[in-house]
Amino acid sequence: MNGWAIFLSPYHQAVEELKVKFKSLRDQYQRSSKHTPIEFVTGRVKPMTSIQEKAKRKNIALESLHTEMQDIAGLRIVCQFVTDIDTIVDMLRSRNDITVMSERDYIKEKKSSGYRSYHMVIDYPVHTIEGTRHVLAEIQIRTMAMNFWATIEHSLNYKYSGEIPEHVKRRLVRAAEAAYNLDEEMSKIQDEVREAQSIITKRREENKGTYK
Ligand code: 0O2
Ligand code: 0O2
Repeated sequence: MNGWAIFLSPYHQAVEELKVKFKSLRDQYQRSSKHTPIEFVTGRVKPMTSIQEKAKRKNIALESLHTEMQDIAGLRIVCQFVTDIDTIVDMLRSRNDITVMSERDYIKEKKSSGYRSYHMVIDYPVHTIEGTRHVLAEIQIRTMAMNFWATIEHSLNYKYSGEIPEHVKRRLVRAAEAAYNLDEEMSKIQDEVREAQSIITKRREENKGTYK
């Protein structure tokens, strides 16, 4: 293995382990009659070129990456409703396999781009043949509406190399407001939606193996 592969190896392990743990929570909720606050979970290790570019932009020395760059390992938990985010945040704070290092609430205080999400930086111990290695990971918790907006904005940023034209930026800010309003509207009917979902889950269990 080359230097980067060795450096990134515990981050890959952390992402894989945390994905399994969070997906297992979702599966447990789905098997119970409770509403699941987790719609889906994704994870990634930042590619080497993005790490180098961010290190340059933020003036981070390569020797300090493990403490200064907190999103080399990234997990994303996507929920249906804004209230699900609080449930997940409380659940993560109470786990004893992770230590929450910092939290940023970009939902109460959205970014000027329109970006909304709840970010948590955690310390996660990875067990390797050389002993325990502690790595930092960033967990982004957001609703599907927030995720839709962020995914689109991210691709536009990529297309325009971070220099999105003003008229597109203005539209994105308006789209972020529309996503916010969608979350608000859905919150108002969430009890109805949850009840409908629980009926569907029960029916599916009864009719397992059929396309009914
Ligand atoms: P399941 O059991 O259907 O959730 P992976 O390595 O595949 O586990 P990775 O590489 O981190 O995960 O991310 P990927 O492949 O982009 O997506 C992870 C999971 O999230 C996949 O399911 C996707 O189907 C699911 N996903 C991604 N986007 C959406 C979305 O917009 N809506 C919903 N409902 N799910 C989405 P799994 O884990 O393969 O299987
Ligand atoms: P990736 O892997 O491409 O998503 P920053 O100063 O914003 O570079 P910082 O201070 O380290 O980063 O952390 P911050 O702002 O809490 O969160 C960084 C990550 O949040 C970003 O990762 C994005 O995933 C997401 N994010 C933050 N702001 C925005 C935004 O305006 N639009 C979108 N789409 N995503 C955002 P990276 O570094 O971009 O990497």
